[in-house]
Amino acid sequence: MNRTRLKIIENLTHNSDRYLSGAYFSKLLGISRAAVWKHVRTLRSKGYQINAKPNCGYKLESGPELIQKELFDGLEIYYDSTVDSTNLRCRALAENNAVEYSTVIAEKQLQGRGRLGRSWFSPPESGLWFSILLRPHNYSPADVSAITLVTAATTAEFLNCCYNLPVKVKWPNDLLINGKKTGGILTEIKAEPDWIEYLIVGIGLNVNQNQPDFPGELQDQATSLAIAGGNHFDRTLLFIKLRRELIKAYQLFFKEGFKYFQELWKKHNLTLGKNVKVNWPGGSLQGFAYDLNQEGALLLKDEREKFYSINFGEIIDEI
Ligand code: BT5
Repeated sequence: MNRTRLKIIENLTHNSDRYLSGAYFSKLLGISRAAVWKHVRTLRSKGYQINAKPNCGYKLESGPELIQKELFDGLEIYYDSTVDSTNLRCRALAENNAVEYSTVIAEKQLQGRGRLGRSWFSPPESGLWFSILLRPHNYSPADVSAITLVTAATTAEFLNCCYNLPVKVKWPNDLLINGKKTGGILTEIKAEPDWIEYLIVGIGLNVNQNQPDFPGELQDQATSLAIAGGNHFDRTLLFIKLRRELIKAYQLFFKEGFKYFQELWKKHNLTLGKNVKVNWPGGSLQGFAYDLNQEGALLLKDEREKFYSINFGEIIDEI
């Protein structure tokens, strides 16, 4: 893409909540306001919906259908149209000394992965499938089990606040709207018992699917932001903004710990106050989920009034 137009789109994307004036662009780019307007017209012809308002300037409403990799320049974001799994690709980058927060995003995954070997449905032109590399220092694997909760709570807060979408979190890695899954998180780690080499947080978010786009087995359990919100989303814009929020959240988490996210998670959670059944490799437990502690462990009480703190596992039933 022409460098000037790229700069215009970058600025509009990063300030998508407000208007930027023609004078602002004219000064920034060293061109006349008429030339700015010409570039805006060209961008519109390429699928960018840019609002022009007298005395205010320009505001980006939405972008083209496909992910716009041109907007990732200088952001350590690696784009591929098709990958096996963004987590696997991110792991390969990590092994090649990629820097922290390097992110892999793909239009389509051929082997999108869920937890415990399950698969994640990742068709093109509809969702966000991406993975972020983290390299926490001075942390042990036990300290970071809450990273999935930080990711879930931050994503829910972002989608609630910026897009008015009623996204909820289900311990530990599900994002739900109206009881149906709209996203999932797969956190993977390379570590020694007391030292982490890297973490990869993979996020799958159904964005623009319509209900018939999901395969039969997901019909009753999956939804998308578009189904819930009744509108179409610019995925590139959504991704850039969400990634920015997540990086801020990880920085805070690694500095201050999970306690800063405990209340945020509780604000969006669907798990507490219910009788649940939790499964983990080699065991399971039924009980009342009465709280989440400062480390992100789920606190359960069984029918004999015995208390448990669960760090890993998944809720398979709400009883
Ligand atoms: C998850 O696993 O929810 C984690 C999903 C993480 C996906 C991202 S995409 C980017 C990155 N790269 C990867 O390869 N993975 C990550 P789990 O809790 O195990 O849920 C998996 C289950 O969710 C499946 O067994 C299906 O029942 C259901 N499922 C699969 N695809 C779905 C979709 N697109 N939307 C809603 N539900 C889905």
